[in-house]
Amino acid sequence: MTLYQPFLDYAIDYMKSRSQLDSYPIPPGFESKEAITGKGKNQVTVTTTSYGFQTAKLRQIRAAHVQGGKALQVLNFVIFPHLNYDLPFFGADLVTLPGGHLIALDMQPLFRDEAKYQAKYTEPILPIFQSYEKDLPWGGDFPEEASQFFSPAFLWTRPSDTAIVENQVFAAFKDYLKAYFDFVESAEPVEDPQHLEAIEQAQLRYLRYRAEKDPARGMFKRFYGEEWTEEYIHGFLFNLERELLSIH
Ligand code: DBV
Repeated sequence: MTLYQPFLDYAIDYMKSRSQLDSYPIPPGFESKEAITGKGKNQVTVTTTSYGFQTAKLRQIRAAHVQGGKALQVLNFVIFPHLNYDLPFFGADLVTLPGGHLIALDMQPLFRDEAKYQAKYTEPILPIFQSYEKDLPWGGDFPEEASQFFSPAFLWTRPSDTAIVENQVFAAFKDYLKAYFDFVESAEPVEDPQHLEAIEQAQLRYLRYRAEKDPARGMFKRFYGEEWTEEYIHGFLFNLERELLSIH
């Protein structure tokens, strides 16, 4: 069992308990990928496994799980709602590297600075955020340009102790996921054309940023090469533009 497997198992079971969960296609060749890295005694196999689901309201629920021994564990899990809902993204970036753990957990807003949007999608989760602030303090250094994509309830922390990840981070992950599915349950489709256009633009802005600045790009290129990596990023992890092209 690896550090983030319980998070993934929990999320899948929980989502099934809340929604009719259908599978979302993973492009051939990207379901699971292995590479051997390191030299001599330090050789490890790094396996990246992909998961994809969808529901009536959620266009793509996808996870990338990287397992490369104790010093390399990553679970990147993002939910992209359909474009006719004003729902935020659910975003979890759970990263363990030789330097330690790095945890990002948030419901990333479409319209960060709109009071109405904040009242609807951020204020209800602030009490959850605050309940973890003591155990999961602010993680420091953070790319300034990314801040526009995070909510005021952004949990960003670098626990030095693995037990914190297994306990408090896992608990926070469960609370955020529950709160997210509460939002999903009450979400009503948007019909106003101007609002729909604004949602599409906000989703594209977010997606382009994430695809362009993906902090895992360097790691994936080292393990699996440039071609595989770019196709994984644009064809699966952040695929909205491709999907829009195939519809229009
Ligand atoms: N991050 C991803 C995907 C990953 C992934 C798809 C499948 O978006 C992993 C893998 N994140 C990953 C790795 C690192 C980070 C770091 C491997 C470590 C990179 C390294 O140190 O070499 C949140 N993730 C980070 C960082 C942030 C995030 C802020 C630190 C990066 C830095 O210091 O430059 N989540 C990430 C992010 C957004 C988000 C930037 C933006 C909206 O939602």
